[in-house]
Amino acid sequence: MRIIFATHNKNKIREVRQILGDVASDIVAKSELGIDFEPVETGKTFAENAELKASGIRSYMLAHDMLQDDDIIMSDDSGLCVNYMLGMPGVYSARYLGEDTSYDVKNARIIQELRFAEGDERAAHFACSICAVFADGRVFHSEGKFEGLIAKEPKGTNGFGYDPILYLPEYGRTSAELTPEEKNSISHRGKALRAMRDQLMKVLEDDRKKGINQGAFPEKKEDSGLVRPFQTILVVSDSHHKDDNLKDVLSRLGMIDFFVHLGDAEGTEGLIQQYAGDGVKCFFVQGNNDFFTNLPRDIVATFGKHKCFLTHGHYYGVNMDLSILAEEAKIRGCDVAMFGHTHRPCLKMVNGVMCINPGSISFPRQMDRKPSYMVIDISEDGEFTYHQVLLDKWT
Ligand code: ITT
Repeated sequence: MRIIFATHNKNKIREVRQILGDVASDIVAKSELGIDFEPVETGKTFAENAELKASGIRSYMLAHDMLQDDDIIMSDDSGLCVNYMLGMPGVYSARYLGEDTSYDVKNARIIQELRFAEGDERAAHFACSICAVFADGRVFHSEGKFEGLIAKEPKGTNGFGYDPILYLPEYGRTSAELTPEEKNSISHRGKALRAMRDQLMKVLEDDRKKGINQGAFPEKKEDSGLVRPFQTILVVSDSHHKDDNLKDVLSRLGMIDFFVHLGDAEGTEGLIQQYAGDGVKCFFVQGNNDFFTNLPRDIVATFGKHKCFLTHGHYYGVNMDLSILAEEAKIRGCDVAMFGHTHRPCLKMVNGVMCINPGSISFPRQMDRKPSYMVIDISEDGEFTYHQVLLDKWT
């Protein structure tokens, strides 16, 4: 088993090897595998950012044929949260006052911000969130905290970043005055890593009992004699800021070439793009609940030999019938119209235009209330095969 840790920080890798050495024999930094992919940390929480990094690396490895069945991709996100500053710099710790600003300056500014704070008002903590993504797409999280007070002046030269200003009353020293061993034994990252180790040990043991070969991920279609289509489009709609089903589907499908979201993502487009992975071309249109966005109302895109009209559909009365939508698609020279809005799956030829609706991946409204999506396989000669898929659960 191999753990690929998504970091540039050599201290982190050393710590990970110390703590997770008994889970995996091989623990490598992503750079050691030549992975230069840099996920963008657009999350609002440490956990979101950790997952963005790990799932982004998994998608990259999948797309570059580097992923082994028993790989675990792991990442962490951490930072300093200062109560008096309402939790800032938090997820912005590395970017606080600018990425290139020295920590002498960042630390001095925080002390200055707290010049009127006394006693418990100076409470702060380092937080760390670890995320592990298995090759088969399962995702696990763990957390750790390291609490103290913001010092009145920086002290100590060990550690890095904000260590000189986190004062630990029970030690009478700042974090930068602890030895590395002392810090590792009580730090946020140490705690989160140990919690992750316990969780992984249990999951792997359960897998062994169930006879699951960890990481026997489903996208190895060649092994089962199936031939991978030339290209694949995943089409979804109406996720309305609830992306757990979509994340599962993306993980299970493995490699796709195009991703189409037909509106009402409600602000999670950036995250979805990250989940889809680096090499996937994504299309998003604006839904009636996508306020304050610059997303296009309609897109015309060619896949294989089909010209497709992508739209949410509320401007074309799709809740009533599909004739206006089909007419608009024809005017734009399209033979396929993809739409959402109704939260009901549909695959229907209307006046020579194939009208498809994947249904809602999060809030289905058809009779059986099963979340749904559509996969379109494109053959080498550009023909479409449609697969309407219902998730086997209700919402
Ligand atoms: P990678 O993203 O490559 O792993 P990084 O050092 O930027 O490396 P993080 O994003 O997790 O790691 O950390 C964000 C910032 O939070 C980091 O640059 C420090 O300023 C601060 N930080 C996190 N852990 C810390 C610690 O143990 N001691 C001091 N500062 C810490």
